[in-house]
Amino acid sequence: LDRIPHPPRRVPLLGDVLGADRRTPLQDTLRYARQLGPIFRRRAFGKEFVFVWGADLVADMADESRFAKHVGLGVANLRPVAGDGLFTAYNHEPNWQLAHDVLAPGFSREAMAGYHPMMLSVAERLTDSWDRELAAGRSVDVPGDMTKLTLETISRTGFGHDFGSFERDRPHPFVTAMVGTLSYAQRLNSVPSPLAPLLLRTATRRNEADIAYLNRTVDEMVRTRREASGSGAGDLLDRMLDTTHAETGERLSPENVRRQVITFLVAGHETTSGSLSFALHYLARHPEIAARARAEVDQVWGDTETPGYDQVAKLRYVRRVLDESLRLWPTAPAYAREATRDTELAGVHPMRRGAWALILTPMLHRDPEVWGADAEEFDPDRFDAKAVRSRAPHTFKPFGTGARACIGRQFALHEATLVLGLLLRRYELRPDPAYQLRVTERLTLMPEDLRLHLDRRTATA
Ligand code: MNH
Repeated sequence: LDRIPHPPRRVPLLGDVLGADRRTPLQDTLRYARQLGPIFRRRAFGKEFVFVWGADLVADMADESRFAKHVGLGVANLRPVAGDGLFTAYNHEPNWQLAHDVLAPGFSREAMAGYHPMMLSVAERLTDSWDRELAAGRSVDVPGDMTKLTLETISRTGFGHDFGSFERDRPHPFVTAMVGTLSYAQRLNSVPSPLAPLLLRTATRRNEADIAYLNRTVDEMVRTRREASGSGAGDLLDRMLDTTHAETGERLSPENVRRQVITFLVAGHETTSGSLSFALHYLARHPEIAARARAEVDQVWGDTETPGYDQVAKLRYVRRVLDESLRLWPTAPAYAREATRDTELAGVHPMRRGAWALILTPMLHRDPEVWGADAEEFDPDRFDAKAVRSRAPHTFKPFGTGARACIGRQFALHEATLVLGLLLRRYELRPDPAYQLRVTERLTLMPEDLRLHLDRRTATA
């Protein structure tokens, strides 16, 4: 540990938290990362946290025979909400493997093709709503609208549930409660845990109310489905309720179903919404990139009213725009790995079994040694096939790694590519010239106060 650098000024008890803004813990840590290099530690409240972002170190920690997911910090703080649901389960909890096996077919290629028509119909709600804003001469609230879109997409495709997001002026209470629990989980990291009940008394009470609201909403969804029995046409909720494990014959318990539904509703929309928002920000800022992406959409889709599943998969350049946005702003910006036996990290840093570190994806994704001197620039061509082949493995990790990597990856990429395609085909995006990208944090990342002006496309449309 002595060989791992740390910030110079260390205050007893508080450690290195002075000067840190509790609303932007990740961006503060990125500042330290730039000063301290590819592996460093910070101390807070008598605990030592190790951060890793050097490409060789991250690649070594991707070795599943020596490392595994660590459920800690922000993820562990979500246990009261998501329990042993897929995202927050400990590796040793039997419900992880059971739910993984039961739900994995819900994310196959065939399953995605099945969700496609519903994804398209939700996306049309978005363009209807943007058409109205445009006609009224108003700019659009990008993160707000992307959140409506992604929440409706996961709730309708996965659970047959309509939150009515596009018919509301304010976010659905489900979203408010969810953002509440995510922000609370993040805040718990910024106070010494024994003092949390005292320091965060009001917030803790609000958080309990938020969790109760999420539980009630989900219980109601499950009850409706049970009464309608079998009407979900094999969606995620049907799988959770009806499927038995192919080998063991087990099925998910009612309590675990509740945890999974909350997990999928939250994990299934918050990060996708952020990724779409960042992508739209960059497209508006780079008209030449938007024009190239738009030309691809025109060429691949022609004048088909309703693009099919395969026509989305063919949008290679649009997909690169998304990858490049996820490179600069991976919306789930860190994941934790622990040693599963005594080992040496990259042959240099001894680690005991159970020792863990946080991988800082935004720094890994901006390492000039991997991405070049222009690593801070937005350039989708970094993801053309040749460039990807020439990069070392494990240098692009927006979806985590190994057995516990994101199960929803293809779902998110298909949904986001479809939506970007539809929006590019329909609108020109104009940024507010005074806007400077600011990023808000609630475990996940989101551009703050991002509004764009729309113009209906004239030429070729
Ligand atoms: Mn998702 C795990 C990022 C979209 C459901 N997701 C992860 C992890 C990352 C991640 C990183 C690994 C976390 C860790 O190691 O602790 N996820 C994303 C991003 C997007 C995303 C950046 C969108 C862009 N995720 C989705 C969608 C769904 C989903 C969409 C569901 C429909 N993710 C999950 C679940 C897990 C997960 C469930 C936990 C998987 C497991 O541990 O088995």
